[in-house]
Amino acid sequence: MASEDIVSFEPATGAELWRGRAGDVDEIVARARRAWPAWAAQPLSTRMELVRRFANEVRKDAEALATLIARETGKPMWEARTEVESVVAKVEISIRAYAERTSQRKLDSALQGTAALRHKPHGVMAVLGPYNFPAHLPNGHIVPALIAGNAIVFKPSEKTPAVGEALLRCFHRAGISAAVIQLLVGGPEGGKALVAHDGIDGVLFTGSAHAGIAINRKLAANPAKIVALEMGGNNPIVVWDTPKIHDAAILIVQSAFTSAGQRCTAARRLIVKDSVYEAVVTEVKRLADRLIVGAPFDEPSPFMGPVIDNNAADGLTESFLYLLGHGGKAIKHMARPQDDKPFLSPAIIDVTAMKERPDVELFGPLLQVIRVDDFDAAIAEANATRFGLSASLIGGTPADYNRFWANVRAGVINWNRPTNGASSAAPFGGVGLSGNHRPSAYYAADYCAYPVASTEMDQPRASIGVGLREG
Ligand code: UN1
Repeated sequence: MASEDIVSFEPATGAELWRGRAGDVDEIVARARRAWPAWAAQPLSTRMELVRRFANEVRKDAEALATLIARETGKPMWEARTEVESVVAKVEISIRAYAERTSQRKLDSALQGTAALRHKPHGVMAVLGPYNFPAHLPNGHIVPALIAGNAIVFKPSEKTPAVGEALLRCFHRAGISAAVIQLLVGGPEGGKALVAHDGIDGVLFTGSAHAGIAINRKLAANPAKIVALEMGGNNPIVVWDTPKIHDAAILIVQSAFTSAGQRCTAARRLIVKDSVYEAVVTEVKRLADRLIVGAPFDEPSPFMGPVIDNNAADGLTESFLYLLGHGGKAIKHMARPQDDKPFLSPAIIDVTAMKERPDVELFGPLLQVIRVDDFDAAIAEANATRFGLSASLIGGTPADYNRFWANVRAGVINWNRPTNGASSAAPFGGVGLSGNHRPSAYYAADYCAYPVASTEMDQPRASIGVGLREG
């Protein structure tokens, strides 16, 4: 271990932003194990107080943290600020969720003693974060896990270590011991070593299905570790009858292109009724043509920034060309104005005529359009994926929405709302390849602690009523 340097670059400029040594997994996990019992033994109120102080530290540092997020991810400054707000909001939501989902309760007034349900932390949790929300999404595991009494080893994406480090500084400044929450700098090898480490009791992961499945496979023979996988999607947005074409187009553009399409909940497939196809697609293209793509601090503010790096941009360009070469019809080409920078224009391609559409998550500003005649076909198309994270219906009647809701397989289903921007106050997760039935956000409390059922009396008091010989 501990040999490779991890380096992050600003996507918008190509400049080096951060450099550090890969951490020593054994050492870091051993330190976490030593720190965990004392942390778990703190009163819950102390841990809650400390995460509230963490929220204050983030608030104090909000502008600097947002600036760092914007530089390291390339997302516009306005969006980085909303990410910081989500980090702060997570604390009160998680405190409420802990109380509502995993607190203690007396079960019934048993005649003999008490019956109680309480929850205990798992131990040392590995949190593996993504690059698209390098602060908010790992934080969505970290805060509930800390409240529940776990120690944390946090490995940020190797593309966003600087934000990971800055987030941890806020925890430490809040007074949470540097051993209770530690940073592990590392690449995929470090991540593998961490999840497989005997000293890790659980793995809380947000990222691609590819990486999530690799974690699951690695831990298949180890059911004792709790594994929460928040993975990607190939999310449908279905447009049905509506007089409000302009609003529909805005919702589609927000769903597909916010964060340059680098959201697990981004709409990847626009499924649209034949009779409104021309109007909808024309309006979506018109809007997409107007979206400003630019660097985080540009004025006027861009709608979206670059994708995370040149590799990602190459892959997306290749995917666009693949679709084009296999029966896709370009509605709006994917342009890359600077070959050596990962800025991509939003791209739209009609894939209705394609025989076999690859069911993969294309993590960028690339929207595929499918034209259908009737609502059954729309639902069948929406479900033509192994993923199941988010899905939206735009337009249609309440009865249409009821059918959509009942028949579409996804963990987030919306009506006349975007596919992305899910509330942190609701459970967040998907089915199929999108997750392993351990939703995060409001339900994160569930995977951060395990229930212990107890019956208790203050003195041993017992009798054998039947089947005893006279003594
Ligand atoms: C999104 O919908 O783009 O707190 C991400 C959470 C969720 C994340 C939503 N609100 O986990």
